[in-house]
Amino acid sequence: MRRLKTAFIGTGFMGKVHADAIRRLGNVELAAVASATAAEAQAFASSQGIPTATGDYRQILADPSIDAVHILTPNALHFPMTMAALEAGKSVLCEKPLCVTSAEAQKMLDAAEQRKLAHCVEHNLRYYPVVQQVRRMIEAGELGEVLIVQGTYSQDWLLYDTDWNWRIEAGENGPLRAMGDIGSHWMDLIQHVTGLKISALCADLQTFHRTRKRPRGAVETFTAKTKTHADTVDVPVDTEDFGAVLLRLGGRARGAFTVSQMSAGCKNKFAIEVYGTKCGAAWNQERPDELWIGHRNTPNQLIVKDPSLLLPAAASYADLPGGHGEGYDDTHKQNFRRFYARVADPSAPVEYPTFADGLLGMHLLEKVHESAQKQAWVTV
Ligand code: SOE
Repeated sequence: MRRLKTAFIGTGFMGKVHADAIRRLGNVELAAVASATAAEAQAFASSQGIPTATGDYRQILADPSIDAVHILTPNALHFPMTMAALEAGKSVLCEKPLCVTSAEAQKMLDAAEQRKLAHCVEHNLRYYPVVQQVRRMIEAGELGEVLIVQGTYSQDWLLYDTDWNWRIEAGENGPLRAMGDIGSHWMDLIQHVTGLKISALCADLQTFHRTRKRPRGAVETFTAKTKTHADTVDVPVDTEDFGAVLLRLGGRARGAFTVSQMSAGCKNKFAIEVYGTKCGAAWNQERPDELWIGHRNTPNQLIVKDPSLLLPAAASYADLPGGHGEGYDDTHKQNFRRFYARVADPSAPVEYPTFADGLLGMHLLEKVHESAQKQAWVTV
């Protein structure tokens, strides 16, 4: 495959994860990085061995040798940075949620399509091999008609009022925090796996800490659990810590899920259960290679990832044999591989989530917000 050059805008937790995964593709060079300040960019570049670092992302966009950019900044910056990158002729891979409003998402999609540039929203969690196995089993009719979906995305890293991250403030994050950050993954994945679209929902949101202690200075995602910050300022919180959503999907399926960033002990508990007329399937990200299949009249099964035993379309998401764990990092790699195949060759299949998926995600988040405010069901 053609060799490509990419650049990152943003150097936080996601910058590190993306840098690691991109290097494992083999044909994509991480050539430049931009951050909010030149010093931050330089520190990241030195630690990662990246040749170019800048505090001004427009310098990266002006470099004609760069094929694509990854937008890894707080959500409110996704829209202006993506639009500038597309205008500069770059393909764009943007972290989720795609942006802050569906109106922005529509403009991003239109701009990418008009310029015939590859566009991707990073719903990487679709690409665990056994998640793909459930998807393909459903497609092949092995679960029967999907009747019920259930699950959660629960974390504990924002349990205390002393926990802080840029996502807490709506100005940087958008109005929905737990729903936008992790609920967006849950809704994307359940629709991807079942092939059913969410048609109506009823949401209840709660902000347990109405005030939090913001440290002076940035705190990287997940890094500060046991740190105490001497110098903090009390700020009112305008985003939710918890959400519960009832769902209708497709013709007659029903479901429910919760999201939480305050559930003690849940590190990254992303769990789905899908029950059909023939059997059920359940998966939890904290045990990424295991898939439970539930039967009514025969013993239940616990399937362990082994590409030689998975359905062929699912096996293509596993690079290692059974017993060799593949996890979170690998899902990014699988998504990047397919996105960059398309950047290299515009006739390659689109086997990754696009801005159209990101737009649907933004519509759903707006519906969650509307439903929670009205305290009522809303149709999508
Ligand atoms: C923080 O909640 C976070 O890093 C999310 O932003 C990611 O999308 C999720 O996969 C892990 O948790």
